[in-house]
Amino acid sequence: PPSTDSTLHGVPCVLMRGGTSKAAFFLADDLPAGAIERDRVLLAAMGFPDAKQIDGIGGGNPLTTKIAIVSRSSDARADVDYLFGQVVAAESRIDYAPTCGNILSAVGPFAVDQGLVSAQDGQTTVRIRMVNTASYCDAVLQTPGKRMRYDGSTQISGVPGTAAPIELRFSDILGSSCGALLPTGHACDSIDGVAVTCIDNGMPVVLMRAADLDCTGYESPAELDANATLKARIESIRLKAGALMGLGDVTNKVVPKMTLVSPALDGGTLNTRTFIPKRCHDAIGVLCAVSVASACIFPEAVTAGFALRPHAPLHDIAVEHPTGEFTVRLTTEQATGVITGAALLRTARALFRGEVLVNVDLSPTH
Ligand code: NQM
Repeated sequence: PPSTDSTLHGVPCVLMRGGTSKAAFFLADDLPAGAIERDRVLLAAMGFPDAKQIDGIGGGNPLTTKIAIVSRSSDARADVDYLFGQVVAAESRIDYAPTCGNILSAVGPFAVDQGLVSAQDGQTTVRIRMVNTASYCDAVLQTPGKRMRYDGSTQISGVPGTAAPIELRFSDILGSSCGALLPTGHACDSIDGVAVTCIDNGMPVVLMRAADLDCTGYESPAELDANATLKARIESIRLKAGALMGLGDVTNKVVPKMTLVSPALDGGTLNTRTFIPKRCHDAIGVLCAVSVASACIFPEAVTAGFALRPHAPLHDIAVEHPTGEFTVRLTTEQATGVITGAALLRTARALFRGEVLVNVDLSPTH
C-alpha cells in the first residue's frame, strides 16, 4: 500500500544489480513527465544533496548511484526504451549523456518482471533501445516456463557467485555519442605530449599507455585515486580530447572515460585502469570495454605495441581490469575489417522491489 505519511511519497522502484553496477529502476509512467520534476524526485530518492547519500538509496559510489527509466518502445526496432541516468554526486545532478552497459544487462529482466514484454518458454530476446545514444541491443535472457530465471552457472569478474547468463548483442553502436568510431579521424593523436587513442564503439573513451603517464598500469584503483598529479594530467587531456571528439565542453559531463592501457598480466589481450572519468573504476564498464577492445584492431592505436589483433572475422578480446577480466567478442567484415557487431555475457538480478519514499510533492505543478 502507498505510504500514509503526509510528507513522504512512495514511488514504485526496483533496485537491480546489472553486471558490476547497481541502479534504481523506474517505469517511466511512475515518474513525473517533466524532466525537472522527474529529476527532483530521482535526486531525492537517491539522497542528494549529500556525497554519502545517507538520506536516500544511492550507494555513495558512481557504480551504485545509477538510474534506469524503462518504458514500452514506440520504435519498431525495439520492445523497450531504456533511459540511463548517472547521478553526479558532487553537483546533485543527473547526467543523461552516456548510456551504461552494465545497467543495460538488468533492463531485459526488469521488462519481463514488469510485464512490459511477454517471455517465451526457454529463452527470450528483448530488443532494447538505448535512448541516451539512440543505439540498440538485443538481450538474450533465460526464461524457462516464461518466467525470468536469475540463478545459473555464469560467473563474471567482480560479482561473487554465479547467475543465469544474459547475452548482450549490440548493433549500431559505432560512434554512438561522437558520430564516428574514430571521432578525431585518427587512431592516434597527441594531447599534452601524450599519445592517445580516442574511440567510440558504444562509449567515448580515451586510451593512454600507462607508462606514458609514469604509471605501471597495475596499481590498485585506490592508489591511482590518491595520485593527484596523475588525475590532474588525465583531466587536462580529457577536456581537450572531449572537444576533439565533438563532445563539446565536457567539464560537467561523465564522458569521455579515460583508460590507462598496459600489457596483459593474466593471459588476456591487454590490461586496463579506467577513470569514469574522475574516479577509478573497480572493474571496467561494459561499453567502455567494447570501445577499448575495438582499439586493438588498429595498427596505429596506442595499444598496438602489445595488443594488436590481426585481421580476422571474429575477435575474442580479453580486457583485464582491477578485479578480473572482461571478454568482448567483436565481429568484423572479412574484406574491410570494419566492425559489424559486439557481444558479451553479463549477469543481473533484482535485489528488492517496493516503493522508494521521497519527501517531494509529486503532484504536477500546473
Ligand atoms: O561503459 C561505469 C559501469 C559503467 C558504465 C562508468 C558501463 C559502460 O560499470 O557501458 O557499464 O563508466 O561510469 O556500470
